[in-house]
Amino acid sequence: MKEQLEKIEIEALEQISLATDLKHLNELRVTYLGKKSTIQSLMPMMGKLPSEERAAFGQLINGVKTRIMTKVEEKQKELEALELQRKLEKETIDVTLPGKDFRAKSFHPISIIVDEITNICLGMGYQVEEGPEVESDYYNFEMLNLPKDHPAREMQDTFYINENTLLRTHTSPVQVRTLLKHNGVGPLKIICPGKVYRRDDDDATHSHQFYQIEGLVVDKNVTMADLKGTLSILAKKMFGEKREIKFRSSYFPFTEPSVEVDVSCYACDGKGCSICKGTGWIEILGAGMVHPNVLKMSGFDPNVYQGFAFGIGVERIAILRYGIDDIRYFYTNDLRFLNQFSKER
Ligand code: FA5
Repeated sequence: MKEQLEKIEIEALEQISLATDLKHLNELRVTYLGKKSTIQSLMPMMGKLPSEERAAFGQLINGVKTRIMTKVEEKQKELEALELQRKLEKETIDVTLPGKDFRAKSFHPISIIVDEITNICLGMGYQVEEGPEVESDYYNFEMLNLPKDHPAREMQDTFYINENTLLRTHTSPVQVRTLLKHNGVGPLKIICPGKVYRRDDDDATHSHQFYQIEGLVVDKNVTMADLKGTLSILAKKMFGEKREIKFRSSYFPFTEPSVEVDVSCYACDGKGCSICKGTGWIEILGAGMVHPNVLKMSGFDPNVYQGFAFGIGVERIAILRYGIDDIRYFYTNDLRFLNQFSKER
């Protein structure tokens, strides 16, 4: 048996040294050391030997296995290095070839505006909240003082998943979700940027899907003056220091009083031009003082806390900022349009 093992070892070491590639080497490893190899088939014989010969046989067979394995490993390293060398020689790099066209791309204008408004608000101490786009009727309407059958629901028709689930029509349900999280204890100061959906007819200024940024502040002694001051800063930062804002009375079921906010036209300085349709003012958002019912339903005592809220239409701001004449450009993914925007955010 000793001779048989020696013969196998000599043959294996020779074959391994002659291996020309890794696949061949692996086949040899299986032949000499695998489960069906001769060496492996000799193992059970160990049990049949007299006990005084067993240890010597064990040492012998393990020695052969180890030497073959070591040889396989050495050869493997050698072949790997050879293969890499061959690859490098074959794949020489032609440094004279032109490089790939890799121009820095621009951010989407909607992302630029959302980031800009978010940064301004973060600077004023707001925190960013998020809410689901697939929303319940309860948060989107009922908790905002719009019970079922309220006529003002007509103002915001949308896409229903089922009777009680819909694609949110505005970011205002995030007001409710945030109020509930605070368990009736203020202050809170949040914005929520996000996508909203409406069953509106698509035209140059309306889309069935658009972005809003909701703002909500609840604290003691909050007044309309705080709302006006906040929106005034926002308008100046977005459209320039000379901008002024104007409140026009409006109606939202979740704010009382409610206002539409206009900013003095940045193009004509309020004199009247085609952009502001001759009025000197441009509408940018809806806002108001949080309705006491909304505070009450979400667990806040309206005798202790007051709040203001606003909802900005992001596309409308982008339209004004960049002088875009059709909202649909934002969604058609035309690179000729998208590449025109600043590469900076
Ligand atoms: C609202 O959605 C209220 N939730 C805003 C609000 C929040 C009021 C908090 C009070 C307190 P409104 O329906 O007016 O309001 O929409 C707000 C803004 O979204 C509009 O000023 C407009 O800029 C934009 N907007 C509305 N409909 C569309 C549309 N179909 N396409 C693009 N922008 C739209």
